[in-house]
Amino acid sequence: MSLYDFAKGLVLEAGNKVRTMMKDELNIETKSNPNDLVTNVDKATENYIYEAILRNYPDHQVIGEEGHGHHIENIEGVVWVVDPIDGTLNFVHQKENFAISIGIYRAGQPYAGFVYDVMKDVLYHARAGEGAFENKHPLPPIEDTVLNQSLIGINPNWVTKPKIGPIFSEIVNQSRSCRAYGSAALEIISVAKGQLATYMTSRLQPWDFAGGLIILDEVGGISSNLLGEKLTIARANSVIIGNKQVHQEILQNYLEPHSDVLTELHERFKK
Ligand code: 2AM
Ligand code: CA
Repeated sequence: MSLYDFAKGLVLEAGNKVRTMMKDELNIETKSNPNDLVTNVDKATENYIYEAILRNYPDHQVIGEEGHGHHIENIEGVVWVVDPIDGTLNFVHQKENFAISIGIYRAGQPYAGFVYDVMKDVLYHARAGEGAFENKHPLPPIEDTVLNQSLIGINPNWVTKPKIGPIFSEIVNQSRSCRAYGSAALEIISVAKGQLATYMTSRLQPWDFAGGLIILDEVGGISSNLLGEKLTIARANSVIIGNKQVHQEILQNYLEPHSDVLTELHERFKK
């Protein structure tokens, strides 16, 4: 079995387990703050994925949100970047609109991306260079748009922040309207499907974006941080993704003029 087929089977089986575990009462804990939640299901799902990978591929490395290594020794071999539940607040409060996200890298290069919308039972997947799929259906290339005729994705929590808020609110004002779905992986998929022209956020971890970006790349989407720099799976960063034209329009007209504020904000990612 190819690594791709193994990963695809694993993410579907992990989703099965999530749907089963959800029938029991959740055990919810807080992490860095009272709104940063983790449940027994996040942890059990990451464990399940981690153990299956290492049983079959003992030399692979895993970066997982819930404890299985946040840093890797080297990027030479195969690295899995796993978020067992992306959109934990949706998982807890809505029991839907969350995803399992997996990105696989080989020698530092993207190999495959998976974003599984667990409750809709829809798997988005891509092998680098071979196109992206929604279940069995190919996703077409995304089309260019201009900001004032675009729906954009941004979490309103960022728009209320003191320094970055005014920069984001100018972009929101110029757009047709904005949406917030609460799962970065599914928001990246919305851009890959052309439903949102762009998605931007002040802070994402590698496991939030690794799987989605490999899929986005296959339909011609562009990604960077808010300074226009390349994203890596080595650290957290700000993120702006979109169709080529709107990504460029926002960077040039709305972000570059504030590069002093943005550069200062990005110091936190270098530590
Ligand atoms: P999570 O549910 O896996 O924690 C919500 O807007 C999106 O941002 C979700 O994908 C969520 O991932 C992610 N997220 C929430 N808080 C975050 C933080 N402090 N840093 C990075 N990503 C975060
Ligand atoms: Ca998570």
